[in-house]
Order: sequence, then C-alpha cells, then structure tokens
Amino acid sequence: MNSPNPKPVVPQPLQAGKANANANPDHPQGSDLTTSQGAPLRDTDHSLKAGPRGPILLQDHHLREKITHFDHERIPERVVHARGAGAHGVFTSYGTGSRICSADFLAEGATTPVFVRFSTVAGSRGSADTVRDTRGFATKFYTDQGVFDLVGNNIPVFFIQDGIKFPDVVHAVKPHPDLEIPQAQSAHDTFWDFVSLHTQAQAHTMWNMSDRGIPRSFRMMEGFGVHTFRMSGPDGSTSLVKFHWKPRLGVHSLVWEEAMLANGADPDFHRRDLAEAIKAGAFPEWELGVQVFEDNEEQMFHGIDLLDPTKFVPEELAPVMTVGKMVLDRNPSNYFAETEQVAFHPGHLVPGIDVTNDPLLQVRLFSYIDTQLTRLGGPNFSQLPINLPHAPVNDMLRDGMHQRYIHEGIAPYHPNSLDGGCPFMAGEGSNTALPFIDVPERVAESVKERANPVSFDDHFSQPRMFYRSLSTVEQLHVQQAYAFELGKCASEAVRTRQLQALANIDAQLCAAVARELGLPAPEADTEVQDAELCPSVSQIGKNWPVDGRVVGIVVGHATEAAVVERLVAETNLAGMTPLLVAPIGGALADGSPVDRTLLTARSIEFDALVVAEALAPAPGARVDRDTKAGAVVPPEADGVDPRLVLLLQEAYRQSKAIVAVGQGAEVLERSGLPASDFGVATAAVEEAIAGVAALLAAHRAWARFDTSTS
Ligand code: HDE
Repeated sequence: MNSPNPKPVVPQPLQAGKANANANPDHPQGSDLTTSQGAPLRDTDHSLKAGPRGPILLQDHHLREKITHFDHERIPERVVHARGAGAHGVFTSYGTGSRICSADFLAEGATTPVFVRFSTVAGSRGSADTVRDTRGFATKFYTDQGVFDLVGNNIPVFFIQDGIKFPDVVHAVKPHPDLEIPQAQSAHDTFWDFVSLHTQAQAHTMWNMSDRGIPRSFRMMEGFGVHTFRMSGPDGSTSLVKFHWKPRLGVHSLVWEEAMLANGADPDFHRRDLAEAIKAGAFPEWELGVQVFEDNEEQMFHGIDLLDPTKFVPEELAPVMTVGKMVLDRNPSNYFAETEQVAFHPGHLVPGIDVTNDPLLQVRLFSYIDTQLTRLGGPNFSQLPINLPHAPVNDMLRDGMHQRYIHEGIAPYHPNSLDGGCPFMAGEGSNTALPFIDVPERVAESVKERANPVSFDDHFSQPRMFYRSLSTVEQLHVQQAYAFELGKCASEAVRTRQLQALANIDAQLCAAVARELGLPAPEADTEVQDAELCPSVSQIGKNWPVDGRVVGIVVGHATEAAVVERLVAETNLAGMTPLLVAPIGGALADGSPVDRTLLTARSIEFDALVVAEALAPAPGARVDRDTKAGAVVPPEADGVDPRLVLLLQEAYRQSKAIVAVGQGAEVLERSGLPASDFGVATAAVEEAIAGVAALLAAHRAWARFDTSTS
C-alpha cells in the first residue's frame, strides 16, 4: 500500500553549508518514517482503536513506543549553567605556545575542531539570556591526543577559594527554596546574605555588578580559565599559566535598560545573536592566549597568589601571549544532541597541560564526571557523538548503561597475554605516543588540616583595584547595579552588611549606593592595601570591527526602492546585518520583506538605527493594540507614529548611533532628540551606513551618558 504522506522535505539547518562531522555515520537518518527498530510505518496520526469511536488497543506498539519515548525526552538540566548555546568551529595554532607546551594542538599551523558552549550560571534551562550573571565559556578541543576541555567563564575570578563552598554559593544565588523565586537573578536576599558574610566572594561580585555581568553578545566576551594551570614543554620545563580568550570584536556590554527589555522582548537574545551571526557568515573569532609565570614553589606573582581563584593577574603585570585563533563557523544541527549532551570536564587534559593545587580546581576535578553520570544517565557519555574524541580510544572501560560499542577481545585488563598484550602503554612495544605527564611536583611537608594559606585572606584589594580602574560611566553602572540588587533585598541587615563590604572596597562607591538605599554609609573596618590600577579591564576607549552588528533601518512602504536597496546593500557590504522596520508587514518597494514592524520591533534588537522615513501613525498605533503607542511623545511629534518615537527615545537613551536620512531628519527633530548630540547625525543615503559603522566601532556614543554624579 502507498504511504498516505508525501515524501518529507529534509529541513535545511541554520548553518553555513558545512558538513556535520559529528553526525552518526553508522545510523543514517533516512527520509522514511520508521519505528525505533527501523520498521516502516504507514500512519503516525491515529492510534489503533477498536473502531473509529472505540477504545485504544494496548497492542498499539507504535503508540506505546512513541509516547513512552516522549515521556522520557527530558534529562536533568545542569545544576548550574543550565541555559546555554553552542557552536562548532576550528582552532588554528600559531605555534607560539609550543616552546612551553608539548600539546600537539599548539604546534605551529595545527588545526583542531572545537565545540563551544556559552551559558549563564544561575537560571534554569528556559530562563532569559540577558540576566545579570557570569557567563560560562566552555571549549572542547578534539585534539589528536584526545579531548582537551577548557571550561572557563567570562570573568577571570571566582566567588570562592575552595570547592567545598560551591554548594553554598549556588544555594544562595538560586531562587529561594520556599516559592522558587526569583529566577536567574542575584538581586535577592539569600545571595547578598551569603556574599556579605563570605567576603572572599566580593571580587567576583564586583565583576558581576560591572558591565561584564550583562554582555552584548557571546561574541563580544572574553573568556578565562580562571585557575592557574601547569604546562610542560618538550624540553621538560614547566610553567604556570592562566588562559585567556580575546574576542576579535572587543568586549562589549548591554546597558541595564537593554538587558531588562531583552528579557521580555527576546529572552533568546544571546542564542539568537550567536546563531544568526554564524548563519550570516560573520563568524565569531577569539585569540587564545596565556599569561606565563615561573613554576616555583611559592606560586606567587607580584604578591598575587596564583592558587587563589578569587584573584586575577592584571595584563599590565603579565601580558597575554597569544597562541592561536578560534573561529566558530557552524551552528549545531540539533540542540539536544550537541549543546545539551556535551559533557565538559576540567580533567579532560592532554599531554603538556596539567592542573595545579588550586583548591577550587581540585574539587572540580571530582565534580564534572559525577554530574554527567546523573545528567547523561551512565558512565558512557564519552561515546555520545558530541563528546566522542577524534583520537583513537582504547580505554579498557567496559559495559555500563548505553554501551554503544561491541568490543572485541577477551582481556580488557592489563597486563594480559591473551589479547596479544594489547592495549600497550605509551613507550611500550610499537606505541610511541607522548603520554600524559603527571608533573612530579614536590608536595611540601605539612599537617593535614582544613585551612587556607594566609595569602587568601585579602578579599578587598582586587575589587577596589578593578573598580578604580574603570571609566566614570562604567563606575556609575557599577553603583547603579549594587543599588538595584541591594534595593531588591528585603533584609536591612543584609543591605547594611554589604555596605560594610563596599566601605572596605571604596568609600565613594559605598556612599553612592548607600544614598540610593537611604542608609548611612559605614566607615571601612578593614585595612586594605592599594594595588596598581589596571586600565585594561575597562571596555571603553578603542575602536573594534563591526561584523554582525545589527542596523535597524526604518522605512515605509512608500520609501523609494533605490533608497532601501542602497541602505541594505551598504550595510551588508560593511559586514553588518540590516533589519528593515516598517509600520506594517509585507513587501517594500524594492520587493524586500519587512523584518520587523513597529508592533514587533524593540530598541534592544538594534545596535544602531537609520531612519529614512517620516511615518505617520499606522492603524496599530493605539494603546489598546500596542502598549508602546502609549509612549510619552512631545507635542511636536504629533503626526509621527508614537512607537517610532519610543524606538528613537530608547535608542537615544541607550547611547546608540542614530542616523537620519531624507525625511528621517524631520522625525528626529519632531521627536525631540538633540540632532547635534554625539552619535546623532543626518546624512545623505550614500554616507549613512559609513557613518553608522564609524560610530559603532566604539560600540556606543559614550559621550552621551550623563556622568555628573549628582
Ligand atoms: Fe563548574 N560545574 N563548578 N565552574 N562549570 C558545571 O558540570 C562545579 C566552576 C563551568 O557548558 C557542572 O556538566 C564545582 C568554576 C562552566 O556544559 C558541575 C565547582 C568555573 C560550566 C559544575 C565549579 C566553572 C560548568 C554542571 C567548584 C570557571 C558549564 C553541569 C569546585 C572556571 C559547562 C556540568 C557546559 C558546569 C561543578 C566551579 C565553569 C555541577 C563543584 C570556577 C563553564 O559539574
């Protein structure tokens, strides 16, 4: 009998035409519907019933298989870093690291496939992307010597010094256990209760309250290995290193209004940004670098304890040596199989890279395998396609849940004579591979105790140094972030205790936050050493490439085709992404489809706005249809769609570049935006996009922010 369904169209993935090397070669996905056992099916739309109005029969094996599988579709989400987005790419080594590290993926010209997963920490899988939080930046290198995982964050310091405190800090930041609110936020009592008591968390908290806590894009974040690692070179020498990822596009952030708007208007903001940039061919790039330190017994550098993960080493003191470049060029084909099932572990190391005694790292070495057992349902998670090493594997590990391999041989033990003595150790028989080296580090004679080194006791000098190294605008953002977060705490005792920590960090910061909270600013109660400032932590003051930046182009259906065409073409030519905004949907004069209407558009979606039309209120511009129509508009703007006025007002407040073309100039004027202000311009069609690109290179029109302190 013929199938009642037409042949399905195989969907085209959201990726730049590259083959999926991780697709399962021994289990091809045909285009015909089958059971899980491969038996062809004729109907998946009706249960097998005793007549059209009769009961469903227990013998319907297809129904039972389909529903049972569905019932088990979810696996436990990650206890932290549950919300993430992934991408495939390639790492190309410069060879500069090969002197200090014998890992073959750092040899000159070596190329290594990678998979990266970016994440937030606190929220559940379905939470919003743009919450204030640390971001995970985990990279799996599929090297010829096995998998190397660099499981880092976008912030170089961590909340705690010893892994035994991880459950405490995570319980504190997670929603309150009684009502399970608030989701994905640190602006609540338990978080600030903990960090104000356990003041080693103050350094990380300071970074979170800065603009780093709300990145503009995963593509515009730095990454850090946080801990100090140990590299060993071909000559047997060892060095201590800290890993850095440097984004080609620079480090950029949202402003708080954008973050909050995106939480509602586009909770997938970062995921979408990453996927769309890759789809558009604006492949995100980072350089990998290391800060290199002498491997001596003190493990200190300029007074900074290299084993204390709440401290970072300013680049002014130890420059970053770049060792290679990573390009992300392919979106996942299947979120679950790749981004959800990827299993990182800081203990996935390769010859030449080893861990140190950082007590946070040491606990991580236990935790990650343990969590995968629960999350992925057994010990064979390394056999999942996304986790599969690209190097040959012969591990003598056998059986277990979901074993995929049909192992040959009878002697999975060592030594043996029955399987020909195989597998061989490195250096044994014909095995000439460079083995993983446990660097024979001397362990100082000591007493078994639960204690930290004294050098871990300074909790305030680095947050002070970080804060004072920021520009005025960035400092104001930090003040506002603390005031917001503490303002959301119900307990005055908690607020007061955190103000005490701020008093130890910086009196001016403390006073500004205290003023906002309506509380007295306390005096410092701890003596804190001033450290050299490190201006390199500021995100302002340079120009960066504008690839993949989104330009909103406001037009109408009557806008001349040549104008639309020109603006779109120039935006594409500059490597940016145009989004056409018009009062209603449909096709424009040049045939282009409208990407956003005034109903669906929000300022958050654009890095810059070009206004090429004076738009009279469209039929939807009524508060009962679109609440944005309730924007406060100046009387002169009567006759302009109020949603366009709101779009411009928001973009102006967020210090985005705004360029008016043709009739757009009239809109700017009538909307009450100061047309001569920094980052607001009127231009001819031919020059508009070049103007936008020039302004966007600095990320924002920073001079527009009010930095007066009153
Ligand atoms: Fe993690 N962390 N972590 N962590 N972590 C996890 O592993 C843990 C820490 C980081 O995209 C979990 O597979 C402990 C520091 C990232 O899949 C879990 C401690 C840093 C990711 C876990 C830390 C990180 C995780 C949850 C204290 C920055 C996401 C699910 C000793 C250097 C990886 C999972 C991905 C994920 C435990 C501290 C980064 C439970 C016990 C410090 C980027 O194993």
